[in-house]
Amino acid sequence: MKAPLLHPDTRHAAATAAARTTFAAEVREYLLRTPRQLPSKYFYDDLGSTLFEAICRLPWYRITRTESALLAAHRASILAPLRRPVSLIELGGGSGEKLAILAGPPGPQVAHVQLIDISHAALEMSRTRLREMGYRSIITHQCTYEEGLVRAGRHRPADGSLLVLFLGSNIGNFDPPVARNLLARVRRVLRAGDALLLGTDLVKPEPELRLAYDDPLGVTAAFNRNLLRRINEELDGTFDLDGFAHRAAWNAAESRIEMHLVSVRAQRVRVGAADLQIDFAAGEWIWTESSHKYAAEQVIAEGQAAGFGPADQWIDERARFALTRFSV
Ligand code: AVJ
Repeated sequence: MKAPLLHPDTRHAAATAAARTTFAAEVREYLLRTPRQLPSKYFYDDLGSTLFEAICRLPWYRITRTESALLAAHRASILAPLRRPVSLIELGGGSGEKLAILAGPPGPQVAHVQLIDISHAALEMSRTRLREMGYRSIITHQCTYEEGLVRAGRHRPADGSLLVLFLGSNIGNFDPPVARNLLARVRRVLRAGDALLLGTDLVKPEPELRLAYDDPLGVTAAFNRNLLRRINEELDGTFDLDGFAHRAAWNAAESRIEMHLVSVRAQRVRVGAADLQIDFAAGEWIWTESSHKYAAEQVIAEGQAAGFGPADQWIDERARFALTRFSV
């Protein structure tokens, strides 16, 4: 089939319009649920991605630093069983800092990289870093994990092995059944000799968890509220940013931190592009994110339930974080 002759700007505008329509439809659907919700994937516009990068540098949020240290310390063992050259696929990698630690300079070890992220800003940060390191074979997919995995599978090099990176406890955003389904999708694009490297935050004392998600500098609060700013800007919303307070709550029964935005008073909000008008009661909240925390053995069990083979694990006991490599 012949591709339609569209100017690249026209194509980009069409993609942007489609993304806005989906955003509007999901905002409508999730805000009308009980309790009211918003999908956490929408945090990551350009400002949101930058705020998340700042969170990663907060002393109270240890996931990123701990994982980087584990990757640096165990790089050789993690890559050891994989046939060369190794092709990396990173899901939701953000700035690509950790990918760079694992990949090292391009060469016989790692030659080809594919990045899957919903954030344009994140993809560009990561791509720039890899280019500066000398990588020439970089493919980016700005889309959801599901779609990106299918696309990335089509670009797989003929030789060597694939290592999928799903780091930063990004999997923690998904409810257990959805997480398992996502792992099974990863498994389906892999072949014998390939592997998955999964980073997961582990259960730890509640005060530590609270500080990590409600930091004294208010960066996480800004990250959370930015979602409302984004809705105002992109979907003609009327959220009063001062009218919603950030809250991080530990849900012990579900083993997850939940982030909420609590309406500080009774107020009416409209979202023009989503054809919505909502009356919030004082104290009513929007549930914007879940971050599930795991037991180390549970991570292995989840991967194996999704069809993966033997697992190796590297754990930081102080910060309670695990890297798990699953073989296929
Ligand atoms: C990027 C989803 C792993 O859940 O810890 C950080 C996002 N939210 N602070 C996490 C986040 C609040 C983060 N993940």
